[in-house]
Amino acid sequence: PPPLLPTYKSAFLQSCLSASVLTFGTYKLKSGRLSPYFFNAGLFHTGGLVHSISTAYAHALLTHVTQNPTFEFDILFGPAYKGIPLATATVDKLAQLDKGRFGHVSYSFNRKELKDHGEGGVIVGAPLRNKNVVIIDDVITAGTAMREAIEIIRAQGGTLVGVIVALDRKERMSDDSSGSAIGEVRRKFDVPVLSIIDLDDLIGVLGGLGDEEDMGRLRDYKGRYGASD
Ligand code: OMP
Repeated sequence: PPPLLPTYKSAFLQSCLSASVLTFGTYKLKSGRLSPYFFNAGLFHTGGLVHSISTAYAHALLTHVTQNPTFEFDILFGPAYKGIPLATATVDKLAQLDKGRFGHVSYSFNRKELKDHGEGGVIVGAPLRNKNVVIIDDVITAGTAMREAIEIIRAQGGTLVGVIVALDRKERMSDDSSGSAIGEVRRKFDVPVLSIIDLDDLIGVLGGLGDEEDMGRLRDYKGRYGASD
């Protein structure tokens, strides 16, 4: 049997399946690949589901901080638009879990359009200058969205100290590279990239549910597009 998942991971996977955030079929990705599964974080829009996803992000961060006590961050940066509710809900959940340690953590996000009146600026929420910033996002496949977020943080004078995503698809960036987009971020910026769940967790859970057909299709996909790191 696959190794037991921590409770926060299996609870999150259960909500993804019951809310059809995770679905199985044939889906064309931004990269053009045909995937046997799709993760649509935009469907986490009820209060109960926001609670479920923010709890899972907060537990993944707390687990990392517990294992790496020197890891500190001031800001969760949620790239517009999908990252905005994720960052906001997760800072709330972190403060609830441990107010002393996380009560000071801010949310922050970028505007998609430049604002030239009022307070102006590209950033809403905490200014990034001289702050330790963690990016929070839904899913990384080829890393295009992530590179944009990293560039905003650099331009605003913040320091990237980590990334957290809900799902790590563990795919190679392109046909002629064996590494993943997440692996590239780890190597290039020397920061941890955390995820609540990844493709292997998903394959394990399908196995546990006895869903041999979908599990087989995910395994084949991994064989074809899986990254080496
Ligand atoms: P990259 O910018 O290539 O890393 O792709 C990330 C984006 O792909 C996400 O922000 C989504 O718009 C989309 N996506 C999903 O939402 N879920 C998936 O399971 C797969 C993708 C995708 O197209 O790769």
